[in-house]
Amino acid sequence: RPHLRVAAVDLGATSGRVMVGRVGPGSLHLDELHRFPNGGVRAHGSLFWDVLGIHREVVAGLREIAGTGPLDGIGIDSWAIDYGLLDRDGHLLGNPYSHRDRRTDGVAARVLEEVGAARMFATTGLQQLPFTTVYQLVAARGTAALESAETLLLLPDLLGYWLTGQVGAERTNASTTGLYDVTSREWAVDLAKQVGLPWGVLPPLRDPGDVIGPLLPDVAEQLGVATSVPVVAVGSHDTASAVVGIPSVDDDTVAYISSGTWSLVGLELEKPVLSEEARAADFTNEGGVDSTVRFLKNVMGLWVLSEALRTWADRRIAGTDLASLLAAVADAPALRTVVDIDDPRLLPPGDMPGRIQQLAHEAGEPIPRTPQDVTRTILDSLALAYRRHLRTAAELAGRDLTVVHVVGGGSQNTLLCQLTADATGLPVLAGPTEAAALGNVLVQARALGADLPDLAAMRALVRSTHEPRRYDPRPGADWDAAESRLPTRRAH
Ligand code: LFR
Repeated sequence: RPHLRVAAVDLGATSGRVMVGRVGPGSLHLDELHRFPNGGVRAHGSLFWDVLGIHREVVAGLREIAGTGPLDGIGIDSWAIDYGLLDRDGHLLGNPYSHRDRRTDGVAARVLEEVGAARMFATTGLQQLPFTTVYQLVAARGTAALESAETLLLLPDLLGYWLTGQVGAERTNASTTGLYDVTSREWAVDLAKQVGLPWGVLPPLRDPGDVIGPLLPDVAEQLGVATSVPVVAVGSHDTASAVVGIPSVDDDTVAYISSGTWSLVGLELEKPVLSEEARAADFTNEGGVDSTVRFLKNVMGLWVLSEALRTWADRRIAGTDLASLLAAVADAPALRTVVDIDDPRLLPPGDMPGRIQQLAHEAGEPIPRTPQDVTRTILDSLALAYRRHLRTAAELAGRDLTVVHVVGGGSQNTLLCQLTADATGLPVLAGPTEAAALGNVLVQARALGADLPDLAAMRALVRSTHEPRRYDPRPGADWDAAESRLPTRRAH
């Protein structure tokens, strides 16, 4: 087919989007047909996702797309790590937890003691994040849900299961669980056994581009389409799809910041970097589309700013909408206060300005008092973290960086893009905002027969249809000195 029309479901922690992508020779269009708010739901002392609500919105969005033209395929990507459990009848056992739930507090340290941090890294290649799937499951050991679970499904695979009835685990997302061997590209069954997990719940692995299945009759009826519409596995980890959607052309190193609720800062490589240095630097090797490796670091990201905005809105403080704050701080002096934006205390929801002030206080930095000062502290600190991690990534992978791509919602934050250029000393190419949805569309299109042989071809198409904005580094601020003001954090 020379022209394809596919639906890309791209789910983020704060909003979900159902978009229609149209792909033809030399053309790539994306339109958002349906957007809905998402967020954690607190109930009974825990933080959950409203996954049935998400499913309802996905179906509503797909119906809208099917109602306005032919539908050739459906692909789903979302944030990683979180999962649902099915019982032996194929029913969901309880609501999936949010990775920001506190039940994993202290779990990682215990598991690392049991297994050894070096062994864990050698197998999984992952950064230590307290909420990784393996730690959530260890926290759930002995619960009725885990004991009666038959199948574990990561969130995009759970939604795909509700559309098709097929179970499986798409590899880019499986690679984030801490239960996947980054070298053999199979489940790390020995590791799962060693930490006392029922490894039989891990479903068969599938690759991006595999067809998950046709629609269930009941779903096809809801959408008003034929059952034959295929649901296609894409890079179901949103970051994997976003990396496909980077408009890079001729750089042999693709350096990126996938900027959303989290900022994922790193490089695309052919092979994982499993050196002791990479472990000590606490880098991650996640699986990318076409067996690439996403060698990157999770940075706390725009979560910190959005949670601060939420705090000010709750307190009804005037002038604290995002646009006003960004305008107010654009010309403020850089680097007045910097904090370690990766401090794990910033992870849970709650009073973010207070925590930023506390970190500044502990580091002996000037304490940011106003919302404007807190905002600038957050942006400067993010840019400083980007600089540090990109330099470390380049060094560990033996690469030279010439440009940094910023994709995702955060690529619209012009001040942060400029500060990123300033901090890294590299030109920033910003956009597209919807890189994840574009990556989702492109992987589907290839699976359905479009002439997009490899990632280079997909990226060339993105570049020619979604021109990025360029930011050049400005001289002036002393980012080296700011770096040395940060507390050095303990390696694991
Ligand atoms: C980004 C992301 C990150 C992952 C975090 C939690 O949306 O998928 O890559 O570490 O969310 O799942």
